[in-house]
Amino acid sequence: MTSHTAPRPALEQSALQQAAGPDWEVRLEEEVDSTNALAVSAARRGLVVVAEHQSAGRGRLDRSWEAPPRTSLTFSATVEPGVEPRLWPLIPLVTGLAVARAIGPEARLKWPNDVLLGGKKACGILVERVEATPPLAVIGIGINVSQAAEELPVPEATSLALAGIDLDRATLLGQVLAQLRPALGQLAQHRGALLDQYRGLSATLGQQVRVHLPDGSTLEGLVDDIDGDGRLVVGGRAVAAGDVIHVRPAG
Ligand code: BT5
Repeated sequence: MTSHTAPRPALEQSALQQAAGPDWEVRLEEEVDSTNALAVSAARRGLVVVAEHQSAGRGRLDRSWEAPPRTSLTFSATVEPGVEPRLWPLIPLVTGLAVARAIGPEARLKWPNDVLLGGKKACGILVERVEATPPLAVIGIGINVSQAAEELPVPEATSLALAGIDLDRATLLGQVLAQLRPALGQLAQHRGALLDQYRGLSATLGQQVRVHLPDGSTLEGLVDDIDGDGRLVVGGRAVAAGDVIHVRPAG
């Protein structure tokens, strides 16, 4: 096991704002329950809530997201997707693609929305909808940056540092936001090209998987595709939501 030794500089509001650029309004918090919760209640387009620590970080399905203070880039960006409701399930996928591009060529995507390094989870994404007019999407992103192995909550997790990637958190925020905006813009007009890019970075496509479906059942088979609606196609059956376990690589 590695032990943490590198310094962990605190985030600075001005550096984050500069990295994000004028299209975004960055708000830095030392500690919040969840950046998503704060962003949902603020319901303001263009707001980016960043926190050094979350006391109750949210995962999907009431699960939690855990990271020691200063080790991660945890933030929520509020956007107006401007796409019809049936395309909303693609937002987490597109966000994963943006994060993977921001991290670098080693990053892969696990359906629906995890970003992997070396087969382990380095980033989780949680998109929540705010019923405003027009509706807003709060895009919550947690990226493990400097955690040592013993600071990660589960063995399937990793961090940029453990994968040998050295990116400071302000730069990373700037890179993710710079990728996110055009990727979301492509959703309406160039969905096919966007999905091809997603498939190109997918670690799930072609894998033998076990999917735990929301109704409690499981489905096992080979992943044939991620379809035009962002659904996972396993043995000819398309599923819109679920938790995927990569059983073993195809072939
Ligand atoms: C996710 O859920 O992966 C979505 C996580 C979203 C977190 C961000 S942080 C900023 C924003 N504000 C929030 O409150 N949330 C968002 P899910 O696919 O359900 O995965 C959750 C599971 O990942 C947990 O049950 C753990 O097994 C695992 N996990 C928890 N913390 C982790 C971490 N730091 N790194 C890797 N895996 C983790």
